[in-house]
Amino acid sequence: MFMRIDHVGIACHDLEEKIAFFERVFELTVVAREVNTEQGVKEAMLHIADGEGGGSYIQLLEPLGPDTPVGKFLAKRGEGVHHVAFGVPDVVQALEKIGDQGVRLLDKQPRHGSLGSSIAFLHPKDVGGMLTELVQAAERQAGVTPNARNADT
Ligand code: V0V
Ligand code: CO
Repeated sequence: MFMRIDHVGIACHDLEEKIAFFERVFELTVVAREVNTEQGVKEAMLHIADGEGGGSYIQLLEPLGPDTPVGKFLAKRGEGVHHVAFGVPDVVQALEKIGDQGVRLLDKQPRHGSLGSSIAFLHPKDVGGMLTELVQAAERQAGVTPNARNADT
């Protein structure tokens, strides 16, 4: 079901400061930034490696306010690992299978995630205390579409 670790999400107070740290110390590069109002975060993806069906990243998360998942987490626990996200080939299918095992689904349907992905969360209390995210990466149109078009003509 899991193809790779897509990302590890890290909650922080100051996104720019943490980006600078990860770039300097670990020589990582930011490949995407997004404000996701539905999830209540301003986030950045730092690329680590490419894997089957998508890459793997560190995701830095700054809350948009105190009454958001990451805002509440920071108030309760302080900065640190907020969630682990696993790459799946089909997030709808994975949700159905995992739900059938009695794990509470925080999202019954996939939502919009970083880099055009479809994401869904599982309740941390049902996964050994780990907030778990499922990620279906966006189709890599840049690589696929032009070749497919050439093949047609
Ligand atoms: C809360 N708990 C956690 C946790 N957050 N445990 C592990 N890791 C976390 N991140 C524990 C908490 O300590 C409580 O345990 C219990 O779960 C219930 O927490 P709560 O504080 O009462 O409830 P809330 O209102 O804070 O809700 C927690 C959940 C919420 C997990 C339900 O944060 C949620 O729905 N998260 C999913 C969405 C999300 O996190 N979005 C931001 C990332 P005790 O104290 O009762 O033992 S967005 C993202 O990753 C994107 C966009 C992307 O990847 O593309
Ligand atoms: Co995430």
